[in-house]
Amino acid sequence: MIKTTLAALALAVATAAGAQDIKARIGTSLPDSHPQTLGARKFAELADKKSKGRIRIAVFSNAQLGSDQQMQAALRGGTQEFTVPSTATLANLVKEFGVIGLPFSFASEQQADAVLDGPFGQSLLARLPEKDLVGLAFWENGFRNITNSRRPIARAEDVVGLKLRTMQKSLYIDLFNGLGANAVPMAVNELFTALETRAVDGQENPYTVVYTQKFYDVQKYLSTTGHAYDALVLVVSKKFWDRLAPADRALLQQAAAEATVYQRQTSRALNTSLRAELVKQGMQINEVPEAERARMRERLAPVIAKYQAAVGEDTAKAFFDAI
Ligand code: EAX
Repeated sequence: MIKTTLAALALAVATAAGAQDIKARIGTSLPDSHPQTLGARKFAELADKKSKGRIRIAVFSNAQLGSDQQMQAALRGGTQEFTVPSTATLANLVKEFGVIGLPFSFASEQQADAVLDGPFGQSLLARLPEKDLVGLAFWENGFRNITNSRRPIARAEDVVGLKLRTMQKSLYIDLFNGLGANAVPMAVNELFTALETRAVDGQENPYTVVYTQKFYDVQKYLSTTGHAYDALVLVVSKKFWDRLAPADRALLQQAAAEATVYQRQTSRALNTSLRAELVKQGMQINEVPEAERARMRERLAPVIAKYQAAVGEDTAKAFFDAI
């Protein structure tokens, strides 16, 4: 009895001083070499360094802890601490995150930074606690391009009839069906096999995903549709977060802010340099003319209107005003 009380007291003192040892896990859905995981590793390193080894975050890449959807559920339940989903899958939980992926919205990464780091992005993060999550930062996946094994996409019509894997989010499903493709939603960690067995003809992702997942082994054509900008969100389980001492929360916020600078730089550098690597690996890359991108956007007007309404006209207006 006395022992238990003393132990409880020791824990309380340690907690008050922010001095308890903390072990946590961060899970990503992509390989070690992808900026999603590189950012996670940097965040873990910074947390370790700033806490002098007291806060240890183990990194699990490649969906070892589950798909993006499964990891979000684990964070909510308090059985996993951190993950970094796309705003697209996070939108299944908080619909307002869906605006980020609205097709043909952002013109550059810098524009995305300004919106995400500004009041609009912060207003999205503020919606997470009611879903048992806390958002620490926006990271980058980047502009998404279509790859496939059948033909280059030179005109909007070339998308018609392609079986394309999409993220597990209705916006993406409607988007590709809206362009005349047959959308097949699935988790990204199942995608290589689906491409290899030709269960689907193609998929859409930034250069970093195409390269680090070795899609060049099973896809011939990459067309620079740049149809959507994909942001990732560094999220933490609220159950875990609420148990931390305020000083540790501040330390982790700082680690997240520093990791964000590194993550975005790395993502941008790789999305630039890997294009040439994909050509070396035998992919045929074609530039989609602006006029064709504009035609795709026109075809998607009903889908864009539907999702503007779905996220809420106020949110959509605030988003477009922020761009
Ligand atoms: O969350 O599912 C996807 O295609 C995403 O680009 C990726 O997993 C990042």
